[in-house]
Amino acid sequence: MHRFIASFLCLAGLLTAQTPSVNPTPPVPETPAAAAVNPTPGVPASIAQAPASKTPPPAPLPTIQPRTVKVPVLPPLPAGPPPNIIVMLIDDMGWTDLGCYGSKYYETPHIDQLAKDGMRFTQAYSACTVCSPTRAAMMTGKAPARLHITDWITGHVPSNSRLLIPKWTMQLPLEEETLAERLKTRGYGTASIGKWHLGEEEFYPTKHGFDVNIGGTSGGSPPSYFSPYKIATLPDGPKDEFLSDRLTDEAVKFIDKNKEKPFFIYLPHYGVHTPIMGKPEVIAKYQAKKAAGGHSNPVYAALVESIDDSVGKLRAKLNELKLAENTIFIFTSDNGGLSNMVNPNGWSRGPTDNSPARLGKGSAYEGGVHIPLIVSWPGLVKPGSTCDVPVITYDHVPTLLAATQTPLKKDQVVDGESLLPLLGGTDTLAREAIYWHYPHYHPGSATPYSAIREGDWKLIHFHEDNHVELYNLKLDAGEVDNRAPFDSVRALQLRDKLMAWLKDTGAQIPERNPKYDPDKQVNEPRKPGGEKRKAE
Ligand SMILES: [Ca+2]
Repeated sequence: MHRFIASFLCLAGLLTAQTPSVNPTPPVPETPAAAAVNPTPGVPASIAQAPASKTPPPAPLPTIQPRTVKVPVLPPLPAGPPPNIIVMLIDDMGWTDLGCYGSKYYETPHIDQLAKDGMRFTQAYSACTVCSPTRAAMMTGKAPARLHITDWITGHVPSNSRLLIPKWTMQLPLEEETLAERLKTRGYGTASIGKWHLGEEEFYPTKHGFDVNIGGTSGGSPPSYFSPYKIATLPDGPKDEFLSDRLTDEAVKFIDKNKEKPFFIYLPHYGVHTPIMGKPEVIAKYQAKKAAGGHSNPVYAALVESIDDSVGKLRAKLNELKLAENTIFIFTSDNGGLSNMVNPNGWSRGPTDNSPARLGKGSAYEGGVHIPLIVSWPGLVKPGSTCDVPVITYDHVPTLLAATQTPLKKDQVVDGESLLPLLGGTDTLAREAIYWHYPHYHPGSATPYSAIREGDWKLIHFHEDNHVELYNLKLDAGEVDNRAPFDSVRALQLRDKLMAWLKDTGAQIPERNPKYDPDKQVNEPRKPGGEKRKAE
């Protein structure tokens, strides 16, 4: 790979110095490989086209700074029986949608208290900018790129796009070993309560290691938040019962039934996904409240509050049964907040706002993947702590397996890394980078892209024209200052790593669309195979 990069540097006229301490190189063009005709989308043109026989001798890549070898410190685990686990995965919750993440409008006292009692991650990411891929990563510890579950199910295929999107996998294959299946080997009672969205009935939670499935289907949003719900796996409750409350009550019941043995409750609330609905009296409270920042939608605020109520009720139950001390409680989201959508008439505003992050769900930028993550485990995690190390959804499986001392199945592959060193109070993980791959189009503005974050830097590679953008997130949380033209060495190194990762995971790369017509509307979504679209 290095010789190809060296070849590219020569071709681009960039290899003018071996030492980058003072960077005399001219800027990389905004679209470094776009000028060449590239028959292999996803692979830089110079790499794809360099003939081996004419390749110059290998030259070492310049280094930016010497790396310090980091050794993560594993904390001693609390003594006693295996911990109970509650994973609350909120749908479409933006990273500023909570009081403890800065919202001055939404009221989330119970979640704020969870942060006070545990660790709040400031640089947490979803595995994808949309939902099903993140859910698959949460279940398997694998990156969506490796699973080929890279878009929401059933997704959409644009009618006239530059690139043909790959045929991605639209269910969680039964061969995949899930967190629930692993925990079953340790005697855990397991429940999936809420949105599943990982395939039709033959791929439901009960086929993936869960003892019970309450409310999970192939669908991605509820027809209504008020009973009757019209969800096949959830008997309707009394008229006007609210869905977040009902799922919480089901989880409370499961705790009561399983209090004598370790339990794993996966609670992927349907909230706060569309249709945005809330209880009238709660909406009225927010209608009387002044908007703050980009947060101003009283109905969305009421839906957020229903999630906060859920956290409060579950924690009260754990306290009542004296189970709180030995329970790992994870609160997080499956993608960024719904802030902006592109439609035929231009942009429309979503129910929330992710500022200072750029854009939101379905975009390549921070708003699409920057999410809240709070982990409470009184036996291990220091109350009120924060962690600034970048972490991602596929870390939860290795973390929870390590926390419960559950070995991986033979030959099981995971892409994540255990967060126990961070939860134990150190700030070090062994890995250097985290990655995303979304070879799809989305009204949230995404075109096919892949991305890498290493330290404070994020590089996004856009497959349509192979241009890259580079941001320093510490200095530029809003991703407005693309440094790729000015920091070409770093951009090339990160792109090299990203390409190697895509190859390693067997990522599906979109191909050129020979029928693309630049004079036609680019991205008119249509229904794949005439199927009824399901909410993402
Ligand atoms: Ca979602």
